[in-house]
Amino acid sequence: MSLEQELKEHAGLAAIHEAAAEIRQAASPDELEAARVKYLGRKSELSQLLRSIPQLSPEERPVVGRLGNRLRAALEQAIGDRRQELEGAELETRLATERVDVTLPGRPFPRGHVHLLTQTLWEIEDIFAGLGYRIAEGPEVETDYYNFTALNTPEGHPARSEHDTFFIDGRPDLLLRTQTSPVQVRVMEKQQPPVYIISPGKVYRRDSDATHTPMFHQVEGLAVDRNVTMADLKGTLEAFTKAMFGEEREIRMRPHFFPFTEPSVEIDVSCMICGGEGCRACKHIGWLEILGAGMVDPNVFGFVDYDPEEVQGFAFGMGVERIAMLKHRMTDLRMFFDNDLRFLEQF
Ligand code: 2NL
Repeated sequence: MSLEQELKEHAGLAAIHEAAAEIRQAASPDELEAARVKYLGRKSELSQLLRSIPQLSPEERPVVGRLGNRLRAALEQAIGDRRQELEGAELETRLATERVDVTLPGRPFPRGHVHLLTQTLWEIEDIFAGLGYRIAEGPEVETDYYNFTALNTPEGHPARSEHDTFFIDGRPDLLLRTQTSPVQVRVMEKQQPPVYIISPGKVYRRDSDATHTPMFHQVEGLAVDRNVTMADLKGTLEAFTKAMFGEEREIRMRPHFFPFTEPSVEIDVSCMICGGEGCRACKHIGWLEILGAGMVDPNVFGFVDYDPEEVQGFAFGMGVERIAMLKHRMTDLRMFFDNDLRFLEQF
């Protein structure tokens, strides 16, 4: 029997069958790696055999070398095949267990919405935008000049007292604005007539009871142009009232006083609950007060260098909380600020 045959029969074949079986049966990449180390690693019989070649006789060397290399190639092939099988199986399991049905509807999650006050503010803004007004914004911390002086409210006026107004500590000239009119004064300083603006935003007054919160929201409006009259004021605010509360609403004006307008009026809307007949909501009067307004006092124009002989203007101011309460028949102002979802989700 040739050496080659002997090797095949004894060392080679028996061992290669054992190794091939172990490689085929490896159930995981770890088991396969263990088999590779065992049969192809540095300490394996095969490596030792190949390392011993230099000590063999010249006629033995090529035979052992050829056979050894062939064995190694066969084992490497078997390991590679098994590795592919294992990876394929792993992929199959992952595909089976991690399957996602992308056609299923998503999990619903609670969706919020803007606060009723913001909705009301946006509605008011929309109506005036439709009438050609632009929106002006400004600081909530104001100087006493813009909040009072330029609005014809001189030093010593009761509105300027610490009883009514929040002042900034140590700064008698700085305060939280009590109205958004200072924004309009700032616009008039920068811009020549015609001016058609509204100024929405937060205002602050030292008031806190069932019908007053220290912060509330206001929308003021200002129209300055040539030949502006009280009829324009009335027509504009009637258009606003009908758009906000319904085309069947009517308005009326009652004489009033504001430092920054002359003449001044308060405007009522016919009660949307009883239609003007008289009910509890309107205290049996048939009318509900919704805003204050008037013709801009010439003194205010003096502060911004407009010539009252050339231009006239009307101005108005409304409380957003009050408008929202009337529109949605609310009875308690505090609902706006309690953040109770049972209330908020109704709008
Ligand atoms: C109310 C009444 C009002 C104004 C605000 C105003 C602004 C300028 C000039 C003149 Cl720049 N007037 N604003 C005028 C009349 C009434 O608000 O009851 N607000 C809640």
